[in-house]
Amino acid sequence: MDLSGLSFQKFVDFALDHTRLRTTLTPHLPSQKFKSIKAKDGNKAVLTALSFQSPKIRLLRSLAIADDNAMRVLDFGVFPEPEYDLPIFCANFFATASRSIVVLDYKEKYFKKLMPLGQKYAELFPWGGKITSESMKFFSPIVIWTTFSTSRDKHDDLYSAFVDYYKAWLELMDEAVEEKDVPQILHNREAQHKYLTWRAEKDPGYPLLKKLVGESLAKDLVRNFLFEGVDTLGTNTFLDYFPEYRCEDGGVNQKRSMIGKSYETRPWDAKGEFTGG
Ligand code: BLA
Repeated sequence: MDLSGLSFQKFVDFALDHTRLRTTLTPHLPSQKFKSIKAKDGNKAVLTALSFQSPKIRLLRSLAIADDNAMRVLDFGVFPEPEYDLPIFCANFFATASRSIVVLDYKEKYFKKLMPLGQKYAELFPWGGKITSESMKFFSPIVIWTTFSTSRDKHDDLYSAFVDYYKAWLELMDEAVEEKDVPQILHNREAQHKYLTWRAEKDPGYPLLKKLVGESLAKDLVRNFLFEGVDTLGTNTFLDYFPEYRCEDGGVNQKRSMIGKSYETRPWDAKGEFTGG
C-alpha cells in the first residue's frame, strides 16, 4: 500500500496523553541529546526521538522513523524504576509498503489477569511464525508477534491493540506500590538489565539503523537512548548473561541466534502455560 498516510504518530500521542493523565512526565535528561538526530546525507528518513521519566518510570522513550514511501518504524518502550514491580512495555512495529512486522508485549509478569486481552488479539493477529529462539524468554504469554501485509485496516487494528495494551499497563502502574524489599528490587533491576543487554546487542533493528545514521551514531543510539541503562543498571556483560555466544577468542558471536529460529506456532495455551518444551 501507499505508506504516505500511514503514521505511528498517533500511537505515541495516545501513550503520552494517557500517561500524563496519571503521572507527571519530565524529560529524561541523559538521553535528550538524541532529540534531533538526522539520517545520513542522501537519506530521506526522518527520525523522531523523545524520552521522559516519572516517579515510577525510569525511562519512557520512543523512536519513530518515517522514510518517505519506503518504511515506517516505531520502537516504543517503557522501563519502570526497579522499586516498582512492573513489566517492561514494548511496542516494535516495522512496516514497508508490503509487509508489517509487529511485537507488542509486556515482559513476563502480571499476565494472568491480562490473558483475555491476549486472547482477543491472538485471533486478530495470528502468530508470526518461527522466531529467534532466544527472544522467547523475554516474551510473555500475551505477546503479539505477527506479520501481515500492510493495510489501513490492519494499521487501525494495531492501533486498537496498542491502546488496549497500553491502558492495561497504565492500570498496573497506578496500582504499583514502592517495593521496600531490597532483594526484590535487585531482582527487578537485574531482570531489566538483562533485557537491555540482550536488545542492545542483538536487536533486529540495528542493521537498518546503522544504514540510516551510520555506525557510530547507531551504536550511541542503542546504548544511550533505546536501551539506556545497559551501562548503568548492572555490571554483568552480555557474555555473563548469554555465555553461549562466547567465541574462542573471547569475543561475542555476531550471529543473532545460537539456537536458530523456532516456535512455528504460539507456544502458550489459553491459560498462559508454556507449551513450547
Ligand atoms: C524483525 N523484530 C524482528 C523480529 C523480531 C523483532 C522478533 C523477527 C525476526 C526474529 O525472529 O528475530 C523484535 N525481537 C524483537 C523484540 C525483542 C526481540 C521487540 O527479541 C524483544 C526482546 N525493528 C525495530 C526497529 C527497526 C526494526 C527500530 O524495532 C528498524 C530500525 C526492524 N525488525 C526490523 C526488521 C526486521 C525485524 C528490518 C526483519 C529483518 C530481520 O528479521 O532481521
